[in-house]
Amino acid sequence: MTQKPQAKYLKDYVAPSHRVDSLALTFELSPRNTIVTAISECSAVDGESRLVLDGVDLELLSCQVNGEEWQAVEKTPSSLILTALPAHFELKIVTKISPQTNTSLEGLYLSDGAYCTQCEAEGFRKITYFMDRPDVLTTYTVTIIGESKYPYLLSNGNKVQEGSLEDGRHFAKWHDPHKKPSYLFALVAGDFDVLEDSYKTKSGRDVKLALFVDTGNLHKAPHAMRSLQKAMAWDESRFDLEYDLDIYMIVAVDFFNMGAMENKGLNVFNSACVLASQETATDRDFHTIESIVGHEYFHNWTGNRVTCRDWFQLSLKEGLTVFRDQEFSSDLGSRGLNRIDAVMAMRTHQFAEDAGPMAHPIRPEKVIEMNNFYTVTVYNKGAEVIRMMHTLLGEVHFQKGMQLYIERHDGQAVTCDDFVNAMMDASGMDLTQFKLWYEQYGTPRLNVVTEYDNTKQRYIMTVTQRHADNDPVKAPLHIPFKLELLDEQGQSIPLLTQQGEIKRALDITEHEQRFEFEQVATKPVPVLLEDFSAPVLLEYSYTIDELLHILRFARSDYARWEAMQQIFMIAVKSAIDSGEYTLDKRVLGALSSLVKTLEGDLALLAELLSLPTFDTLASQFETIPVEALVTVSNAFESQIAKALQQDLELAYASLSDTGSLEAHDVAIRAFKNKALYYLVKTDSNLVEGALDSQFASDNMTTKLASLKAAVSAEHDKMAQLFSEFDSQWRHDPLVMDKWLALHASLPNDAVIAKINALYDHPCFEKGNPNRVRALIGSFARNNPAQFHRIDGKGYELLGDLLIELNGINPQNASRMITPFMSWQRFDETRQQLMRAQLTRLANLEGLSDDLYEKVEKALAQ
Ligand code: B3K
Ligand code: ZN
Repeated sequence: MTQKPQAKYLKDYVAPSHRVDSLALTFELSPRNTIVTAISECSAVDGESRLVLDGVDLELLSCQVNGEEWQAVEKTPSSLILTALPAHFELKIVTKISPQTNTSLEGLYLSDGAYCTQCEAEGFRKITYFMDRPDVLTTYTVTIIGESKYPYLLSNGNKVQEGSLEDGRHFAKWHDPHKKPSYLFALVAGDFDVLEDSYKTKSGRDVKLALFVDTGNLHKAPHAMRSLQKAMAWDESRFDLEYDLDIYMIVAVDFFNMGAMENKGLNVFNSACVLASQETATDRDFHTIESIVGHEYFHNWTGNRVTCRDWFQLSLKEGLTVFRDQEFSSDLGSRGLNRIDAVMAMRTHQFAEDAGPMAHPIRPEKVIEMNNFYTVTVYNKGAEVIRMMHTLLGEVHFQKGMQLYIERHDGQAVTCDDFVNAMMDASGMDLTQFKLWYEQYGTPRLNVVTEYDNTKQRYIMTVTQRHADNDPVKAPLHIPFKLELLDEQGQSIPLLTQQGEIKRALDITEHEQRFEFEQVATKPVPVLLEDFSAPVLLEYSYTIDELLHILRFARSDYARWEAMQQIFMIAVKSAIDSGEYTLDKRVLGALSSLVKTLEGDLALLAELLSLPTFDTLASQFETIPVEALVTVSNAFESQIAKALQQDLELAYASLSDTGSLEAHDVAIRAFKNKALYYLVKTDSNLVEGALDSQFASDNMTTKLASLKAAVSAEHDKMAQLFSEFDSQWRHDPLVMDKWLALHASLPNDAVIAKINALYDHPCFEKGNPNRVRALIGSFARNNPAQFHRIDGKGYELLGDLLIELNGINPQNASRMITPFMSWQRFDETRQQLMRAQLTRLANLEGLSDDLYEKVEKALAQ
């Protein structure tokens, strides 16, 4: 029997035994026989004579110490152990690897004929033997030798030499002056089209910018380039951080496990997160690209210059960098809409993770496979934790804290505590209690009870916090609680307490706290947890009328949307309780008047008209009532469509966009597309023509919305539109991903057969994570009725795929298993069916560590 994968613990951290003063790497590229020579200068830290290097799937050709073949070497499946070493030595290791057969997309692999690397978290060990951990920093000099069919040979830093070799091959040599950990190493070799531009930093240095894309795709690169320039300018103006090399390169590849990777000076991107033209990409794609380009760029300071001591500290760079990219998007676009996006991600995915077997604090304490911890908790909840500090400190002190953090730790590998300490020292605020957010997992609950004392004109609020476990002994968290009080006319009431006026937020620090607001002339409507000022579940019994008041008057767009979501949530719950699936007239009336007046941001209006996602609704129930949730949601959508038909028709006909990417046009498209989505559920005369004319558009947002509407209502035109789309876009896999995803959301019993048939479609490929996510990911996420079919066919489809992916790409398999992780939230029959799939996996010969960790946790419950 093979040994069970072993977990690593944060508490066991030990500093590295050796320093690496420099590393010179030479790659002789060949699809199955790439030779990697690694020469490093090493020094023992505490006189240690034993050195353990990480290495996986490597063929060791030679290992020399100070020029001599070293004999005291032991090889294990995951390491190379050298003993009897002197204090200082030169280590030369030669290994052979096979990029062509590397389908894990980790280490060095081939993506459509181009060599590329992915080293975070622990992929460098698939390239050579090394101390593959983030706290071993060194300077890299990299020589790449390749055939002339790979004209571009790229690595981190600056190119210092290049030339041809006698055998017809050529080479390039790169030097990165900044010390970095191995996870930030990158190499790319291939033939590309290149978009070049430049950026002048605020101190006047010229930086060359280069974007490498597959040949023929140059016209889809300008948006990413502009996004990069905007990101560089924004980081200078908001964070006072400037770029530090002479060149910044981005390479787009088709085979990639996630969105992108922040390798120093040489980002590698999933082509889906770079390529965009109005014909091929939706407005949402444009927005996503801008934010990911920003995110990777922002890592240059938060991640690369200051990096993590160990992988348990991942949120140090990811939470902070997500916060920074969210702020970038909000400063450039609509703050309200960006907040809505962020909260939806939290409620749809993070709360579910917190409630399942993979629940972990933003700084996990125990890990088997690190890749399993690039989670919504570490990233998105991590960003919420940074945001709470920002709320507590305010922008000025927060920025002071950032400056101090960078000044103290530039060039170091540090911990989350180091970050919070810098924030404390710079602001003078005590964040000791706040640090608990790094160690407690689960979603805390805040219960609010209010009372109005007419005679004293006093409004009293009692706030109780409860840990997710209901564990009363767990120490209370420090929670910033923003709120607004609205009077009857919808005006904001100042928050006057005995201690003075509350400007920023209430500090919740105890299990139970009481606040008294003075000079409140009439009973107010409270806007609680304004802007989702903390990642908690709020318990407060709002009435529909109070929520409608907030919808009309709250100062925050986010709060208005939130009120509408609450209204829908209450309506869905009471419909399920009563078996009466009718939406309250007051709600329909409010929606109708919003559409009639068409005031404000139309993109926000489109969001206001949207029901909460299935997962958000599901999180309200102990046992998820699948059929009832789907039926009620459909019923409510039909009722909204019917009640608002005329208003929507009028609005639809009165609005037109010019096709530009300006916020105004984007908003018009968002609203019109939402209108069409509803109208297609009615007998409106406008629908036929609208579907046709939108589908004929050369703007992908407009076109795709037509197909989406047709699919959602299974309109007669659906089959024809699907087939026309296929003929038009079959040559472009990124566009076909949208087509695959819509097939997966088909609301009928034929969808499973359809998906099986699509496995044979020429554009589909199981080894490509984008295709798998588009088809199966969308099915499991966006088609709850079919995925959770009571005959188990949906689960079987996913189970079969996971077994295949386990052998091809464990990282992707592990991400795709997410829907099974919540198996305990369902009824008995579904529980058994999902368990059966998990058990199938548990018994699988050669189960990867990635899946093992999740399957074991899921079944242990
Ligand atoms: N740091 C990378 C993610 C690496 C994931 C490794 N499984 C991208 C990012 O967060 O910017
Ligand atoms: Zn990141």
